Amino acid sequence: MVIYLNGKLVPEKDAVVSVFDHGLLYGDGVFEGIRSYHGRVFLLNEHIERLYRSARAVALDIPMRPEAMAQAVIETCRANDCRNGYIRLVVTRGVGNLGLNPYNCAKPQVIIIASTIQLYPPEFYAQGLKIVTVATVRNHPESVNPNIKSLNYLNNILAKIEAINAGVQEALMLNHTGYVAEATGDNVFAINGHLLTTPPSSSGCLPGITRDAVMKLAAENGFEVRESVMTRYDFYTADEVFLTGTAAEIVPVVEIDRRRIGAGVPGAGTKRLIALLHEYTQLPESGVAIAG
Ligand code: PXG
Repeated sequence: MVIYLNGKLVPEKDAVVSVFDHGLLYGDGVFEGIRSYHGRVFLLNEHIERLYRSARAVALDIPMRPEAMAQAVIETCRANDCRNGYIRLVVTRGVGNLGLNPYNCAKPQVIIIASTIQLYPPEFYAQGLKIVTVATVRNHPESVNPNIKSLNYLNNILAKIEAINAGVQEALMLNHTGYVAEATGDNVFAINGHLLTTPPSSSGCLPGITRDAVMKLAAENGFEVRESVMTRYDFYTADEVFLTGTAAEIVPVVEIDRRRIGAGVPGAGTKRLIALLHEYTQLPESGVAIAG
């Protein structure tokens, strides 16, 4: 495997960062997790745009243009023949000293890893997930805004720990006002008849690229799509619930806090959206070609 590191493709063993990098010392940086399907980088431009928004929000000046970053992702995929894989794009604050001050950091480090995806077990999709609401509240929007995809994931990791300790795989996270925000690394949706509802980004979720794609596909295929402030009640009483994310794609949820959702099995609406998303990944317009 070769890794993109600050403008060069280098062997994995040479792809190293300093112990003084503020990405390591403080989680000071931003990232993206991207998929490639059928030789195309899925929704690459959307991921690049979100990366630069995240960077702007934390006053991190990425030392290259978005177009060059997109090209670097493509080149890294090409060099690793990453046609159906997972790409991790990381920009750290760079090497500084042991103080917090980001302005002492010399230059941001740009890392691109084009690897394989660790898929969730097939039974997650066949049977659906059981999840619980956790006590860890999603970050307050005026502390670390959840719209920022930062390298600091402790908020999400603490929630994940609570879920696993409770014997389930995933957590439902509430925001500081008690409304539903998202899962630890996925957005959350409810289906009621032809109505598809998800919390708005102002409820404290990451504006997921998969979330956007699912909303668009749903609207084009007979669903009424709404972004609304949502309570746990709205999810407990929904016909169907599912999570979306780059890694998970669409994963059905069949139980929340010991309340069975709908019939307790993945529903027809969720299955339809899974099929639509898979079809979409096959279309040339869903991504940027890796070869040629
Ligand atoms: N919410 C959060 C907090 C996330 O981190 C999503 C929603 C879904 O967004 P996308 O754009 O992927 O549809 C994410 C994405 C991984 C991994 O390795 C994925 C994410 C975070 C950390 C790891 O799959 N998140």
